Amino acid sequence: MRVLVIGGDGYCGWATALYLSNKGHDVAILDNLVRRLWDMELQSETLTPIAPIQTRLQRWKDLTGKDIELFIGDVNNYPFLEQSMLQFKPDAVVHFGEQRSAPFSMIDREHAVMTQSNNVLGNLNLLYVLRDHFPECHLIKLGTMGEYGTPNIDIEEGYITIKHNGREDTLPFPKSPGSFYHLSKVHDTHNIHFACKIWGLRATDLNQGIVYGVLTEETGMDELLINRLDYDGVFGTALNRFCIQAAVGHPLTVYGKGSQTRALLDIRDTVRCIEIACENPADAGEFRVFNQFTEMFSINELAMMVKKAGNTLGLDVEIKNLDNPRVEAEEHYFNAKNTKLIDLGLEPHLLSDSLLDSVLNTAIKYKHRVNKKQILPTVSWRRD
Ligand code: NAD
Ligand code: USQ
Repeated sequence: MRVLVIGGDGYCGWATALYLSNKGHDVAILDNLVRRLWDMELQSETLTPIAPIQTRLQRWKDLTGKDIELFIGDVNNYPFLEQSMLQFKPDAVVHFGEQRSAPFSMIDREHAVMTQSNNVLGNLNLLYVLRDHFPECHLIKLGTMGEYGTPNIDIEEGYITIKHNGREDTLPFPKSPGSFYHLSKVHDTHNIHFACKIWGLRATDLNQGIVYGVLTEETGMDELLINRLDYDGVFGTALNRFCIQAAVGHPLTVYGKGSQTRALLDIRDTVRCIEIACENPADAGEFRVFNQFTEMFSINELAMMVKKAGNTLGLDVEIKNLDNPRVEAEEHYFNAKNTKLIDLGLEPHLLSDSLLDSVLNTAIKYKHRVNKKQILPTVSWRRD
C-alpha cells in the first residue's frame, strides 16, 4: 500500500513510518518539524539524540534500500497538503501530525488557541483533500483515550447503545476530556464522523492510550534511526518520565494521590495497530473507532513497577507525591473496552515483560543528557 504518515518525524510517526516501510509498503512522511521548534521554545530536548529528518531517512535508505519520500510542510497550508497528496497518491493516510501535549495546551491562551487551530483545522484541511481527490483513501486518525475522560461507567469503543424514555439508539460515546489538547481530539472526532456521513469517506479513529517505550525493531537498527523520548514536564508522559527519573535518581513525580488510572501501550504495539488498521480498512461512509491500548494501570502502580525494576538494576528509587498541577479526578472508576484490535490480530507486549528493555535501559544509557531542571511540572490547570 501507499501510506502517507503525517507527523512522521514524531515519536509515534517515526516508528510507524519505518515499520510500515520495513513491511514493504510505500511510505511517505509529511511533517512541518514544528515539534522540534516547540522543544526549542521550551528549552527541552528528547533524552535520545535524534538526527535531522533528512539524515534519518538517508540512513534508512542506506541500511535497507527503502526510500521514504519526505514532504516538509504544514497540514494547515492547504495548497501544500493538496499538492503533496496529489504527488504521493496515498491509499491510506495515518494522521499523527498534531500538537499532543495536554500541559502545552494549558500554558496560556496562546498555547490553547494554537493547539486547537493546529489540530482541528489541520484535520479539517485533510478531510477536504480526501473529499476532493481521494474519497476511497482510508484515513487512520490518532485520537486519544482521554477523549472519554473517566466516566463512572464502562468505556465502549466509540459508540454506546442507550435506552431512553422507551426508545433506543447507538450514539457516540459521551466525551469528557481533561485539557484543551484532549478537547481538540474530540472536535476532530466529530468532524471526521460528519465527513464520513456526508461524503462517504472511510475513517478509523484510534483512541490511543499513553504510549511507552522507545525501541522498535527498526528504530533499534542504528543510532541514527533512534526515536525521540521525552521526559520533560510538558511533553514527557508518565511512564517514560518515571523511567528516566529513576535512571537519574530523581524522585518519581506522582501527581496528587496517584490513583488516577490510565490506559497504556508499548510503542511496538502502536506500530502494529496502525498496520492492522491499514490492512483492514473501514468501509465507505464508515467512521470506526478502536480503543488502542493494551493494559490499564494507576499512576501509583506504574511508579511501583518502575521502582521495582529500578531496584533490580541497583537503582535507589524514591516515589514522591506532588501537588497535582492538573485538575482531574484522582479517585475514579475506569474500565475501557479494547477488543477490536485484539480481534483483528494484535498480540500485546505486556509492561511486566518489557519495562527494563523498553525504557529503563535506554534511560540509563542516555542519562548524561538529562537536564534535571526540566523534570518538575511547570504548567498549572488552575487560574491562579
Ligand atoms: P510528537 O509530538 O512526537 O509528533 C507529532 C509530529 O507531528 C511532530 O513531528 C510534529 O512536527 C508534527 N506536526 C504537528 N503539527 C503539525 C502540522 N500542523 N503539520 C505537519 N506536521 C505537524 O507526538 P506523538 O507522541 O508522536 O503523537 C502522535 C499522535 O498520536 C498525536 O496526534 C497524539 O495526539 C497521538 N497520541 C500520542 C500518544 C503518546 O503517548 N505519545 C498517546 C495517544 C495519542
Ligand atoms: N502524571 C503524573 N506524573 C507525571 C506525569 C503525569 O502523575 O510526571 C499523571 C497525570 O496527572 C495524568 C496521567 O499521569 O493523570 C497521565 O499523564 P501523561 O502526561 O502521561 O499523559 P496525558 O497528559 O494524558 O497525555 C498523553 C499524551 C497524549 C495522549 C494521552 C493518552 O501526551 O498525546 O493523548 O497521553 S490518554 O492519557 O489516554 O489520553
